[in-house]
Amino acid sequence: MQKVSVIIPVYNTEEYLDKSFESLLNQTYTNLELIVINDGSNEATSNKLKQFAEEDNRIQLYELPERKGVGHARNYGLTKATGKYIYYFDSDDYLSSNTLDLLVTYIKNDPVISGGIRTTNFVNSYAVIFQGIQNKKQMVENRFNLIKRDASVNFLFRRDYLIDNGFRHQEDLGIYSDLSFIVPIIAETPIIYHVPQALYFRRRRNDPIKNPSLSQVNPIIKAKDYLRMCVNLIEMNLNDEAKDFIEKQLINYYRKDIVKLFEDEQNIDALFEDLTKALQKIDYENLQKYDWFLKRELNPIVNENKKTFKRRNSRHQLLREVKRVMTAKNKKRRLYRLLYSRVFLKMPIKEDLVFFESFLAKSYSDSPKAVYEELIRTNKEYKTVWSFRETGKDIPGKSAQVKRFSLRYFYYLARAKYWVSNSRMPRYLKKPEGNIYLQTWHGTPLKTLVFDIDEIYSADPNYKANFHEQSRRWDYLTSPNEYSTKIFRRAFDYDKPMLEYGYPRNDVLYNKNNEENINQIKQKLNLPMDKKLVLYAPTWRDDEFFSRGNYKFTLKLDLEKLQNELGDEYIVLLRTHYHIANELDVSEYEGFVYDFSLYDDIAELYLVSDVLITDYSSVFFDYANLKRPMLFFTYDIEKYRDELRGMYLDMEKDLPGPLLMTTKEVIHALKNIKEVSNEYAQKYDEFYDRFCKWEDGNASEKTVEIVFNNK
Ligand code: C2G
Repeated sequence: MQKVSVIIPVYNTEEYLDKSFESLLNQTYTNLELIVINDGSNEATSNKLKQFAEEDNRIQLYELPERKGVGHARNYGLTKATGKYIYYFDSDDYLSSNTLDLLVTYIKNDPVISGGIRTTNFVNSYAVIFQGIQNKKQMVENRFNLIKRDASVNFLFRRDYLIDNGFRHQEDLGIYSDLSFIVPIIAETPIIYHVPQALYFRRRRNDPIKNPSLSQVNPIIKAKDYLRMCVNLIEMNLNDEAKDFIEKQLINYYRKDIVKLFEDEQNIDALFEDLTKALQKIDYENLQKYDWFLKRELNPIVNENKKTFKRRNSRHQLLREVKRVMTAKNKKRRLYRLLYSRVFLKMPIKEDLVFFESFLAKSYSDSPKAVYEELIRTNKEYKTVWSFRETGKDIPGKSAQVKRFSLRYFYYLARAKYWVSNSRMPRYLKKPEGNIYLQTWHGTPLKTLVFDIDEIYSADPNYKANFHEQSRRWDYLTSPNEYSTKIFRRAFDYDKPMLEYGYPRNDVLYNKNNEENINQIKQKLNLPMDKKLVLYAPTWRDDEFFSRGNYKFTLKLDLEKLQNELGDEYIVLLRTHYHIANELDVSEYEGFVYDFSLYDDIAELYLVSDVLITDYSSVFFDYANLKRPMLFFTYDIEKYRDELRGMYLDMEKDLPGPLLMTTKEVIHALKNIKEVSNEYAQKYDEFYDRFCKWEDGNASEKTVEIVFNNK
């Protein structure tokens, strides 16, 4: 059994080290030395590495006094290695348990062998292990294809081959040092076998803002690094195959990444010289093989004519956008987006126009509704627009209504001085110049938010990056309590004004909490007057979805049992979360269960109900303003808390009501609701004090004063 030296540069990857080292130390191939180069990491990472090194004598830890970069660390590691084979590994990634085994089995006496690569968002896929490994070594047609653009890990090398030929990582490259290393090797090695089953998992980091991987750094720095890498490789004068490969890579990089960067003209100034330098390295004749459109851009770059280039770039960018419209699935919307950025945004902003949206235009509700009603009461001079999925709603005032994503929607958005919304607006909607955006958000957080979340299990792996971009546009954020302020500041990375007056949406819980108003609402909703009302309002689950934004809810509350036991005394108002796409069929419980899932405003349901059942939804923070009893039907708390999200509160300790796991327990609690309330009275007071203290029925007024009246 020949020794494999695994070379691992580490820079601040503390939270990933457990998984990555576990996957290395548990390899079925055991004759390993792990050469760990601590490249000036922070204390937490450094301590963890020391601990690993103490626990397994196959680990050799080398501390670099200051950060020298991944290229240097890898080269340094090579000088310390003693194994027959060398394997480079990045400290946030992981392997299948038999990856090294397969590579060693097949490399025999070849100088290099390659394995498969997968990119993953979740460590769960670590479970993938391939059985039946015979005859799985493949010959590849073009061995340069083994390089997946910016992924050149997962090769096993014979150490003497690297040393004798002097193959090294280029140290002045921050990001692409591995390409500078692997391209010359492939050029020099006529046959390289590939073992697709020997898997290397590259972790796609979910937090490019607060915890970026190397490839997630500033795109200009990244592009400069790439261009420099290409120049250096071309200057090495490798064989024709390699030259051809580098040239194609460079042109592709231009076409995909640089063109995108040049949508912003400032980036041209930042990159033009580097680009000229790189493209001048390509034979002029070779450049002429590309299509006319591309040539028109490349020629002025090579000829150092920035002015001409800028002119053409701007024209071509427009043509590209038009092409995107023509080829888009939803052509209309694409066209409107184009008009938004190219036409409407160029028009002056309307000082008296206010745009409203609530819960992604699904309803007339929540704090935007409260702010709107206060605004039209006190400031008649404003013109208002509401965005809805279905227009034609019966709402007070003279507001225009636009269908979300219609032409008018984009037009009004671009021209409105004010945006008021309780959730995020699409990322591509650039903020109009002079626009003031009031973000009311939609709940005191229980589940961890954005930058407080570790792993993202929902349908959108780019959640953190998108969120960050979208929230940069907010100018005011409403906060319901001090607890939320603290969390919002950190988890949203928000440092602009916070409106700390309670939630506008909760004003009605103070102003309409009287018999007359409550009876009025009951009549409007066609509810019986002689029964007590239970509101069941659960939240959504990140891991149960049909597609992005469309989540699935399975009812775990046994309505039949509930009806049998409580039907004489109670009725149930069922209210699923607005993310839930499936309608629950409750027709067989007519007269007992009323489905208000599509009803606009949950605040009215709070007002008419006598008791709330929820789970991990922020509804309970609002409901507590009414000081009425609450029960928590938390049948999946372990999965929800420990796997999906993580929570800010200890539900067992902090909640003002019992956690119930079965319908039977729910029935028991409802039957004894007085005793339950008494039992939780003190906790309820504490809870109210912590989360509801700021609420006094005047939040909308104070918000309007600040945002619209500049007070
Ligand atoms: N909501 C509702 N009906 C439900 C659940 C929620 O109308 N069955 C509304 C409530 O106004 C609630 C809001 O949607 O406050 C947010 O719902 P949550 O269940 O708390 O979930 P989420 O949308 O993920 O937001 O900081 C708050 C969190 O981000 C929660």
